[in-house]
Parts: sequence; C-alpha cells; structure tokens
Amino acid sequence: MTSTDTITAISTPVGEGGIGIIRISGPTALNAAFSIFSPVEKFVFPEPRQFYIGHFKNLSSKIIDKGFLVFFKGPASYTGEDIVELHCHGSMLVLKKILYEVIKSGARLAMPGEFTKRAFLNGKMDLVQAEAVIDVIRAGTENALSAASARLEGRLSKKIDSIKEVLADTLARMELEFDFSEDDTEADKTDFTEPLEIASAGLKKLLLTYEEGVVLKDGLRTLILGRPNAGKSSLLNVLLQQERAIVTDIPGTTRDFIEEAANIRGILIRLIDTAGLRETNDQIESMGVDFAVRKINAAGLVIYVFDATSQISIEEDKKLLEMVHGKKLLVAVNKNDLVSDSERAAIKKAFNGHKLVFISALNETGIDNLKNAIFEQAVGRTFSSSEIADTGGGAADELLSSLRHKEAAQSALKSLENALTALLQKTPLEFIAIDLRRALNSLGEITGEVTTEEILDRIFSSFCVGK
Ligand SMILES: Nc1nc2c(ncn2[C@@H]2O[C@H](COP(=O)(O)OP(=O)(O)OP(=O)(O)O)[C@@H](O)[C@H]2O)c(=O)[nH]1
Ligand SMILES: [Mg+2]
Repeated sequence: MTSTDTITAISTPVGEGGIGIIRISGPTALNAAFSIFSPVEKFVFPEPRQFYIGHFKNLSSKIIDKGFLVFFKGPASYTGEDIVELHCHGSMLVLKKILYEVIKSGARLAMPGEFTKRAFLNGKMDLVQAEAVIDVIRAGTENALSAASARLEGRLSKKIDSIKEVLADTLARMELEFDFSEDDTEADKTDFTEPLEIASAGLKKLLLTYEEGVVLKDGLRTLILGRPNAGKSSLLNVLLQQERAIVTDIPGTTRDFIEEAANIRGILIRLIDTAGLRETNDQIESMGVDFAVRKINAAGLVIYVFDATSQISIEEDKKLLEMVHGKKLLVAVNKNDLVSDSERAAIKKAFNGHKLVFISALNETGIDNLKNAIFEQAVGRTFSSSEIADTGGGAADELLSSLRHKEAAQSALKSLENALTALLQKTPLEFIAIDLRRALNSLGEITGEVTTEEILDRIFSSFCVGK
C-alpha cells in the first residue's frame, strides 16, 4: 500500500516555540530533506534514528537556520514509509521557509491526518488506534487521556478482535458442517449457540460503556437553571473555585450567560450559568431567559437550582422543571443552611421522583455530594472513592467512545441475535452463516478491515495537518 508521493507538513503547533518540526514521509523523503539540509560533519547516508546537526539553506545557499535531521527508515517509522524530521527553531517564519524549500524539491503539502492515514493504510495501526491518536492529542482530562491512550495501545481493538475470533471460528465450523454433513443428520446446534452467546454478551457489555466513553472524551454541557436569586452563579463559582460570576442579592443579576469548563471527578464539565427564569420587562434579561430555555436542548445535563427558602412558590419551580423533561437532571436544593429539618422533608416530598442534592453554595457544604451526583448522571455509574477525585485514573480499560464504533457494534449484535434466534428455529446453517458473516463485517468496520474511502476521509479530515 506504500504511497508513491511524498508528503510534508509542519508538525508542531502554530506559534512561537523552542523547537519546530517539519515532517516528510514518502519514497523521496531523504532527497527532499537533503535539498535543504547540509550537515556540519559530512556523512554518506544517515543512520536511522540518529540526530545529525546541520544548516538549513535555501537554493542559493543562504542559511535559514541551524538544526537537526532525523531519519526513520520505513517500515520502522510512524507511517511505515521513509520519514525525515527536520528540527529547527520554533519560528513560523523559519518553519515556513524550510517547508517551502521541501515542497519545491517535490514533496507535496500533507492533508489533515494524512501521516496517520498512511500509518493505517500501511498496517502500522488499525482504525481504532488511528482514531485514538487525535483523542490523545485533544484529551482535556486525565480520564480522557487514559481512555484514549488505552485505545491507542490497542486495548479496544484486542477486545473486538477476540469477539471476531470467536465468530470466525464458529463460522468455519459451520461451513465444515454444511459442506460435509449428510443431509439427514441434524447437526448439534448447541455447539454453535454457546460461542455466539459469549460473543453477544461481550458486545452488550462493550455497548454499555458508550455513555461513559463519550462523556470522558467530549465532556458534558451542563446548564445551570433556576429562578432568580436561587444561587446559580454562586454554585458556578463554587464548582469553578473562582469568583467568575457576579453574585448579588438582587434577583436578575445574571442577564447574559457565562460558560466555563470545570474538571469534576475527572470529567470535563462545561458549565453554563444562565439568567434566572422569570417573566420580565427588562429587554436584556428577557433575552437571557430566552437563551437559557433554548439551551436546554443542547445540554447533556441540567442542574436545576432551587432556593430552599422559597417553598411558597415551589409549584412554579415544578412547572419550570417540566421544560427539562427527558433530560438528565439534578435538582440542587440550595441555601440548605437556612432551612430546618422539617422544611427539608417537605422539599423532598414536593420534588418526589427527582434526584435531589442539598447544598449551600454560600458555605460550600454538600458540594462533594453534588460532584458525585454529577459524575453519576454523566457516566451512568456511581463514583467510587478509589477513583482519585478530580484527577481521574479510574477510567475503564475498553470504552466505546465514537458513534461510528457504537453503530457498528450495534449492527453486529443485531446480526448475532438473528443468528441465535435462527439456531433456535433450526434454520439451515447456510442461512445462519450469512448472519455471522454480517456480524464479522460490522466488527471489521470498527477496526478498519472493512472500510471505504469515504469513511477514511471523514475520520482523518478532523485531524490536524502534520499528524
Ligand atoms: N444563605 C445562603 N445564601 C446564598 C446561598 N447561595 C447563594 N446565596 C445568596 O443568594 C443571593 C443570590 O445568589 P446568586 O448566586 O447571585 O443567585 P443567581 O441564581 O445567580 O441569581 P440571578 O443571577 O439573579 O438569577 C446572593 O446574595 C447569595 O449570596 C446559600 O447557599 N446560602
Ligand atoms: Mg446569577
């Protein structure tokens, strides 16, 4: 699959830095590099994985910068092809000048993700691992990083491969059976049922990890809603541990919205503080209220802040809660420092059926419980204290975190379930084999054995240039 053209790109981020790296990959990578690099100490051919110091010079031998050349001989390289890295100072001007010379000598500018795409096409990694590269780069929390690097190491691929193996083995035995068995001997179908049940249980377990996988990878948009003065901005400030929003005792303090990211129990939570919900003649405030309502749809979680001292108007809050019907929802009963036990009991009764957490944003009590509840709502399982709070480290080994993987796993599961029903109904093995091939095909889509150019383009176009 080795490509015939040579690609190049600046692989370090845009901006100033200590060093900058230009990557060249393809059959003429060395030629392209030597059109600009002239070593300080002469050598015949660069040893792979050695640093050589030299000057980067343009065609008229004018020195652009001084730096290093490193050669990776294919297939022992990231892309599986010959790669040269040119390390210079991290100046955009220097990098662009070197890149320009490399392109003049016949390399072409790489497309986003093209190095990784080549790594995939050359069998250096499967598609799950290739996708994990960008997840590692973009990981914003420890948990996101450990899940992404587990995928990059091939843990998810191994899981999928082990299921594929069971299916391929069963399929092979089935094919033998319908090739060689006498027409009138009924095959012992229980031999086939058990491995298919094991495979489908494995897939079901994997599918259950999707919710957590996605939240760990992408974070969760969390809308803080409630009536004016309930303490929404106070809560935002406590969760951020910074005085981000203005807090006053005047209802209608927050009129615009405030969005900030917080790391809560290892999950990236994008908090959005909003204008308190009420009918108002103030044009700006009313726009803020409209905004809050519109944002409900896009939110993954809503924290509804209820002022514990405003029980008289509790029916109004319950009406507002209807707007968030069908969403993941937590009711944070705030100002817990101001109410009695009997009042708390009454509130519990009134909000029966909702997940309640009593807090005081002012005294910062109940906040740990609220964080646990946020984690629970976000990933669908309880937060255990063995997971190091706010730094992560508790992410499961194999997590599904991409819709593409989930849909393929679902369709594999469906084919398996069809096969299992067909076995029960004593359908001829030839037909059951079709379902098994379908399931294998779906799983092959995940790891990239079965794929189309369109899928690859979609995946790699979300990458950065130079990766
Ligand atoms: N006693 C007590 N007061 C609180 C608590 N939380 C907030 N407050 C007070 O309640 C008032 C309103 O707090 P904010 O955080 O501004 O409330 P908000 O919901 O953002 O209000 P708007 O932006 O106007 O919708 C302020 O005077 C806070 O100090 C709490 O837990 N206990
Ligand atoms: Mg506010």
